[in-house]
Amino acid sequence: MRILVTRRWPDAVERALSERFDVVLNESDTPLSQTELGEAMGAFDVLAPTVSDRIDTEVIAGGDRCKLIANYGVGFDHIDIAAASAKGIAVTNTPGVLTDATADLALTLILMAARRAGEGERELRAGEWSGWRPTHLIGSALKDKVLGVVGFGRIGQATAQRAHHGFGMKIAYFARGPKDEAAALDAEFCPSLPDLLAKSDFVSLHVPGGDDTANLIDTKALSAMKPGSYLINTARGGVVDHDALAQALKSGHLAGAGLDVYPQEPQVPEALLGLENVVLLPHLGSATAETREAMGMRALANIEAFAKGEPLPDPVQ
Ligand code: 8YV
Repeated sequence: MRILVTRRWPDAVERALSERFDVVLNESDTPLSQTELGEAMGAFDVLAPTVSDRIDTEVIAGGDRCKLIANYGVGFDHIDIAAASAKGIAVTNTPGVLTDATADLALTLILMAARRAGEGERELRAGEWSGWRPTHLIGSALKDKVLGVVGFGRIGQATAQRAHHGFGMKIAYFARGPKDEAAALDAEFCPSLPDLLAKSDFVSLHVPGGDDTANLIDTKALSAMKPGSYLINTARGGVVDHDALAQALKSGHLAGAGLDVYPQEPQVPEALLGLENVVLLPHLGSATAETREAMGMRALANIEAFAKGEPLPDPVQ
């Protein structure tokens, strides 16, 4: 079985994969082109892409050999699932193993935005820190503030758990329906997104990307947010209208924001780059050694099951 791994994976996973299969790795730092990905569909049995590969209809139409797309990551909005299904191609992801790392990063962004850590570091490194004073870079406390969690799946719940038990925040959440796990967090279910936005001091996004959630946080949603509140996004860039967000940050309606994801990565919306009150990270949600290895091992488990003709552990269709 021939497998194409589109980006370098942690050494241990590459070794484990190469011991079992005929693996071709893209060794370069540059992602493969759409043409190369399309050609790979005809030359490999398994494609193992990441979020930096756009597996669209044209790529999927590129060849008939590939019968498994084993995504290295939990989100799969970069893969045209309908087109894959129509050609009988299975798609798997790596759920669960990156929950803690991503929730940790959501808290990193909450803390950095609330305590103006990025602003402070930039000021200090620029040699502009004039010394301690009572009114210098004043931020917001977290204790007793409401964290509104949009999407209460694994990562949303892990973020809420850290915010509540670690920092004394109150939790409200928006989801399709109330969840049993909310009880342990004393979390309030909010069936309406505008209502959740209106009552939250911090809003953290944990919905999947794709058409269903595109621009969920638009001008209207941002104006429904509490004056002086914060928006945190570790989900997908397309969930937020970034021009509208820049406006809300510039006008002071929002006190701050923390972003790890963008609609057209690695481009970062120009309107945000000049603003002090937004923390901008380069898609680091799952970037710990432990997590990246676990993601690879999970992708490998799906590939092995596929090779043996066994049920796939993590099908997304
Ligand atoms: C991954 C992510 O690192 O898993 C996801 O959905 O967004 C990231 O944290 C990335 O997708 C790797 O493909």
